[in-house]
Amino acid sequence: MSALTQLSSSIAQAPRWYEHSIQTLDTVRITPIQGALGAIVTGINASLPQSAEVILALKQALHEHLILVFKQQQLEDEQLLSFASYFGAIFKPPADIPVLATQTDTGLPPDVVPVSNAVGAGDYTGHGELTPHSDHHWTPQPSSGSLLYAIELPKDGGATSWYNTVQAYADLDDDARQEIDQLQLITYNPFLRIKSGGPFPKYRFSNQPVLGAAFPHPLVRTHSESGKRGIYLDTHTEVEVVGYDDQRGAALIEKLRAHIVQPKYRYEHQWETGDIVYWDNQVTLHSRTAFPAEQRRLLKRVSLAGNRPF
Ligand SMILES: O=C(O)CCC(=O)C(=O)O
Ligand SMILES: [Fe+2]
Repeated sequence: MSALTQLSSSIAQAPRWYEHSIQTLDTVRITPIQGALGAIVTGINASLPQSAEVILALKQALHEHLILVFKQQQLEDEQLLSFASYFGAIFKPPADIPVLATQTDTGLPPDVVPVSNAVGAGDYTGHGELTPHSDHHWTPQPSSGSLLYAIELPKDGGATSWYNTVQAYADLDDDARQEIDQLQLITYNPFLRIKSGGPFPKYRFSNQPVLGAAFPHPLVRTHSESGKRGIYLDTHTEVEVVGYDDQRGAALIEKLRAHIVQPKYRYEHQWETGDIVYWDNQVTLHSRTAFPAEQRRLLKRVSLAGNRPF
């Protein structure tokens, strides 16, 4: 028999209903965060087998609040993976499309990606600022959501913010909404830019070379389950509006980017060890502030598979 994948063995080894108590809804509290988005979830042990009512309540809460912050968890990689897999399949990009933590032998990232400056060869994200983005936006089927679990945190900096792109879309005036409703956007793969040594333009003008395969997605994305509509646009990754001339496209994108990053659409999370944040990649962006290189920060991420955006 061939060796099990990390995902299969995590689920195979997960606690059984007949051996352990099951997490029921009685103790779970979901408290909305005042402001742009998010809810805090307490009274849940993510390492237990979860009841159907808990998973359904969490899915419902995610659709409503767009990010969920679980407090005081203590998980091995396998437990994080088996908890995440209640919400969907694990994200696997095509092997010819590089993403964060793509391995040279398989062309795929591991199921559990260290987001860290502290684990040596796996320090994929360093200690610098990360600009607002949605995970795997440049792939044909970007990730629907990601879970990030905090293990070690720096004393200073390294806060992560999420942006509510549904509210940002709703607040546009009628003309602006009408202009963008039918547009398609190409987001170019930043990992190919990194490989080529830059530069890192924010918009591709027609006299600039195209790097890698281009997958146009709607600029206004409809959430596959809630039906909510949001502006699907990273703030710094290179993009191109399909069928628009350079000046008009670049001006439109600059205006939308300035609109989305307004503080009224943002929640900044100050991490505590044991937090898991589960966010929706369809209708939020996220960013991270820098932190000192000499301070350790280790989180683990699992990204869930997604549909072709519509
Ligand atoms: O380091 C962080 O806080 C966020 C990193 C990130 O963008 C991600 O895990 O997708
Ligand atoms: Fe990310």
